[in-house]
Amino acid sequence: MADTGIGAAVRRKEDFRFLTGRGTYTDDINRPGQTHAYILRSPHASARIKAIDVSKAKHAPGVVAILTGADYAADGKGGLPCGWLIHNKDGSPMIEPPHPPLIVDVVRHIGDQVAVVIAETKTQARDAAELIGVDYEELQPVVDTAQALQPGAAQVWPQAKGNLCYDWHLGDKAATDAAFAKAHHVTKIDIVNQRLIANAMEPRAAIAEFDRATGEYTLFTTTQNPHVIRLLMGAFVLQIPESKLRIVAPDVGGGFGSKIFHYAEEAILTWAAGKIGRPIKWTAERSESFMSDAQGRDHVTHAELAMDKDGKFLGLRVSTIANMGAYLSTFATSVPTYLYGTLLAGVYTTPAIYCEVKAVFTNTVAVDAYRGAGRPEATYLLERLVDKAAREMKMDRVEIRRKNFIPRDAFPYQTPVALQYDSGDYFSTLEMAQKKADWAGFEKRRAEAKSRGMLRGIGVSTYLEACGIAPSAVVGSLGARAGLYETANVRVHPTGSVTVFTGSHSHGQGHETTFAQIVSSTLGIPIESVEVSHGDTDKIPFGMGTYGSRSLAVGGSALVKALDKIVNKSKRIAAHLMEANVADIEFKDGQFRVAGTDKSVPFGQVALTAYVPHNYPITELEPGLEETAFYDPLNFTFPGGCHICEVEIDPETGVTSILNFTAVDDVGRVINPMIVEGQVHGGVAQGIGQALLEGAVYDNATGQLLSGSYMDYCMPRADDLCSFQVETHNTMCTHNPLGSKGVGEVGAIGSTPAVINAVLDALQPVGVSDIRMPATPHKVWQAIEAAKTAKAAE
Ligand code: MCN
Repeated sequence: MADTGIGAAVRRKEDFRFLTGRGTYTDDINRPGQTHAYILRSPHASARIKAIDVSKAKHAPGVVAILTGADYAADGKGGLPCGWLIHNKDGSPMIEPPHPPLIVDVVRHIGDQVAVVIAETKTQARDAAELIGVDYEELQPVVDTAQALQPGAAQVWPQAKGNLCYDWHLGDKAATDAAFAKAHHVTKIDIVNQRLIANAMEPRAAIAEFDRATGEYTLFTTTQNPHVIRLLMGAFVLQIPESKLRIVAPDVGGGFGSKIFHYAEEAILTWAAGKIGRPIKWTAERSESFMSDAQGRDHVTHAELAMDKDGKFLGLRVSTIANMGAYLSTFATSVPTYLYGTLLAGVYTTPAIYCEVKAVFTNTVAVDAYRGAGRPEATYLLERLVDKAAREMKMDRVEIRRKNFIPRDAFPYQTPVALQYDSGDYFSTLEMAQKKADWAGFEKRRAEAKSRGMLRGIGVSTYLEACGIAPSAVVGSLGARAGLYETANVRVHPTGSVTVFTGSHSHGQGHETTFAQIVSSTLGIPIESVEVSHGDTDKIPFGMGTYGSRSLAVGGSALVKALDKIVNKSKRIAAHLMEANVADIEFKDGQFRVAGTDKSVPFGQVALTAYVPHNYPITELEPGLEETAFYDPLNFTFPGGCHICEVEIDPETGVTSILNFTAVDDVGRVINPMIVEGQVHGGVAQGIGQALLEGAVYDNATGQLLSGSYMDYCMPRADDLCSFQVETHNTMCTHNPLGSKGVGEVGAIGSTPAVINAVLDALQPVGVSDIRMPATPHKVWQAIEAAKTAKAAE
């Protein structure tokens, strides 16, 4: 049998259907009698709805129904809940404004949902929507993150005074102040981590239907999280018993976090399908995605690092304003707190850290998790600060890092910001990356570039992240309104093939392959004999979905537990078949053997016996071979590593070219090296996108989204990138049965600061020491020109 087990670079099982165009995405599904929905959205960032006139639209061709916020409210349906309660410094709860799927009174961002038109065709629905008259009274919006807290700023919610959602803190303030009091030098930095738009290739879509005969609702939707959507929508929003609500996430074309959340359209369609008694389909147009998908990042931060005379870090103070947008999306509140503040130790031994975060409301679409969620913001801040500290202390950038790294023998390592790291080796990942990137030869390359009039720079980022957020008891005590375990059900069929039902959801990560590899290794059966089923609440026992790079570490561990149960039961069946003692049964390569003898039975025979129990220990064991496990991890996993980027900048045009990018990551035990490499590639491309190209821009005066299409929002393309050098150096996770850490986000976390540190290294000789992301050619050119002017004025 070809090696298809753990560690093999198996080609993705799912690729045949994707590459041959046979994937089934939500928009590919059509239900008999289906209608189409068009969502009428607000053209204003802030406005009072004085009246909605649907009289003309109602009679437009093909219109089946037009429903507004008033209809929704009249049916007594609820708003979209926020899944994480944050407490203020003084212990009081955050402000949690209502989040109705259809707005009744005040629209609070461009794209807010005002009405839904349901018609026989999509075009008819859109045409009819144009006939709806909405009388708006325009109000002054506030959109800028830092300005939201300023006195006199427009108020998004009357109950959130000064637009403050919460004022949270973490760490020991007194100890941090004491560390600063004895500092030899303090490096200060102001950082903006700009707002990003996830831009998954497949836009969000949904089809809802209601079966009058059974009273059951079914929602096909582009989600990373089917059971959580069922829980939230069933229990809180529409009050439908979960037994009457089925959520199906078919093939999903990328999410990058933006499809974790429970969205208004899911609730609108499901509710409306019940009202009209026909299936309703909605697929976002790309411009709708720009203005209605939750966006990411958007932090404004001031930070200070205290050091002794040798550059040893003594203390870190961080003060961040985080933009929530107009409403609290499902996990929004946890991102700038427990996924950010807790990461501020990074890979360093900084003994005292204090972080405060003020979350603000603005008249913009909600901000929530986007690949990395909180951890890229913490990493970017730290790695920029460390580079700046090195410059100010006149120390080598690598040396200052090494001096402050958590030593190899210090694990488990307790940080001052709650997390306890189980394993890591930051020295080796740094050394390997330096070698691979030929760090030592860089100055020669810089000199050669200079001879051509080009500015060359190299940047490093030594990062750490936390994934598989857990355990449930801990996150519950921190405000999570859900558990963060995962489930797996392993069904062995009579002829020995296996179906795995997992609560994790694959939308590009390749679980159908990697989870099958785990089964193949454990049961000694070919990967072709394993099917992995996910995404349907009627098939899967329960699931907490995919985000925070948790699927392997948590979902994969649940699978290992379920497989253990299968093997244990199978051993008892095998012992019976071979008339041996169960303690003497060994299982290897798909064979159950009586230790020390040549007696054996294959796994397939045991499976058949379980279902055809003619010769079976029936008084001790039930027939059948199917097991379920729930796994609640003991801790996060902590991937880390080193990313090095080399760039060349043309000072005449400001164009930055990425010439080399090296990533050496620690992801624990690797199940599939090819998939791991692909995950890092994708993440690095997105991290480079943030550094150089991407940014959501709102007009400050009107709240209009200026970067509302690909004309103005620049995604990285192949010719913006170079060929990446990707490698792993792995230390095992000590608390999950696989030893694996997450990989899905590392690329997006480690890369961005490496790129900007490289850009600033290149610009150093011309006197530029700071730049805001995205470092577009225009911005770089302006910075160079400003530095020239400043120099001339000296
Ligand atoms: N893997 C492995 N060995 C490891 C770690 C992971 O072989 N040591 C494999 C896993 O089995 C899985 C893949 O790598 O097939 C990613 O695993 P994991 O790190 O557990 O991440 P998740 O599967 O939970 O995916 C979530 C993560 C996140 S949070 C974002 S955002 C993201 C990402 O994955 N969104 C993606 N990668 C994406 N890739 C695609 N194509 N599309 C997205 O939307």
